[in-house]
Amino acid sequence: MPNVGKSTLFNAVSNSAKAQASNYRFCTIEPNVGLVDVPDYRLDKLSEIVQPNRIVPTAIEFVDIAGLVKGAAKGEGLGNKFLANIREVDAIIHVVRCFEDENILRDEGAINPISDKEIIDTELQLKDMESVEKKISRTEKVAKNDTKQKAILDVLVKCKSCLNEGKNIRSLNLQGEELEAVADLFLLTGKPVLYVANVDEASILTGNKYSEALTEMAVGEGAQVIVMNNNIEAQITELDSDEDKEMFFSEYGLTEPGLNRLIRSAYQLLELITYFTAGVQEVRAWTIQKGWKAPQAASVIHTDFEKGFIKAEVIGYDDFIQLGGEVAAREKGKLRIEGKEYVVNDGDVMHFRFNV
Ligand SMILES: Nc1nc2c(ncn2[C@@H]2O[C@H](COP(=O)(O)OP(=O)(O)O)[C@@H](O)[C@H]2O)c(=O)[nH]1
Ligand SMILES: [Mg+2]
Repeated sequence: MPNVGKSTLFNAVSNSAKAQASNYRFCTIEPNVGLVDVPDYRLDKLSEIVQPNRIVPTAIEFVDIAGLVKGAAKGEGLGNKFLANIREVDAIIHVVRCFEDENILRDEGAINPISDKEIIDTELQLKDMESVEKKISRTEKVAKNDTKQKAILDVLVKCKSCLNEGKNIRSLNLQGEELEAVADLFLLTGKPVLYVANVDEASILTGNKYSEALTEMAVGEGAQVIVMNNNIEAQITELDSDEDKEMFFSEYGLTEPGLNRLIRSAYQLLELITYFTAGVQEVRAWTIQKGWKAPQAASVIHTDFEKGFIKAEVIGYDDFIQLGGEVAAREKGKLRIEGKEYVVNDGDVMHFRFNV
């Protein structure tokens, strides 16, 4: 919704990353799109041991989307354009207003996170309904004598009745072939979501009645809620030194900026994991999808690594840290040689051998 603190949050994310220039970066791709490094303490731990020339974190792209209003699906406001923006993302961070402030304009009357959330859901569902119905009428024509198309049609019909009940596609938890049947539609309500309850300053640690209501609803959907105050986050990022920042957020009883929690949660929401390469040149974090095997994981470094993959040398993160590095890990038999079928674990420290 408009005026809930989305841009404030986006600016906080971008400022904080810019400020931590030594380690974490931010780069603006477009005014409302930014690439943010993912804070990961494991990078620092690995670097203490390896003492590399540089440290390269992995990054996540954030997009600041203008607020939707009731009727957006019908093109109300700048509705369609923004809905198209949402279509392109992999996950949604839904910022919900849980603070009272008469000075911040609000058209929908008293603060009500549940109805706000439902208004947005409804707009997105209406848009999804359009996509689903279009594909149903296309598929019906060819499904009569084609079992594959018939199966796709079944999934579409299931999606339609889900939306008709006012539910989000993600509640169907589609997997495998079912998921593939609608993948081309980029359904908005099928995207993973997490909620930011933007609460007033006094409620940063405790939450308030609004964030509690939101949390109760989100738990029912298996979604996560992050309670934070976006204004404070933005103010923290404007402070120059780390000491000032720490003093500022610890005054509120926080042990770290809410942003770090948010970035990490967003990363988990996307079902991404990190593996590391740890050489003297650089210690680096690489992002892959959970479940990827070693050759595919290697491809994010270079496509040749996947094509010419021979094997991977793998040390678990904990072993690497406890034993104090690669040499000791090798001596203690904790360096494993893994082949093409190896499913990479979060935190694996990897070295690939490949043919060119
Ligand atoms: N009181 C209060 N105001 C906030 C908070 N977060 C954002 N605002 C204010 O709400 C207004 C709209 O914020 P903005 O981030 O532009 O909202 P957007 O429309 O969702 O992008 C600005 O004046 C912000 O300073 C908050 O946590 N508390
Ligand atoms: Mg905005």
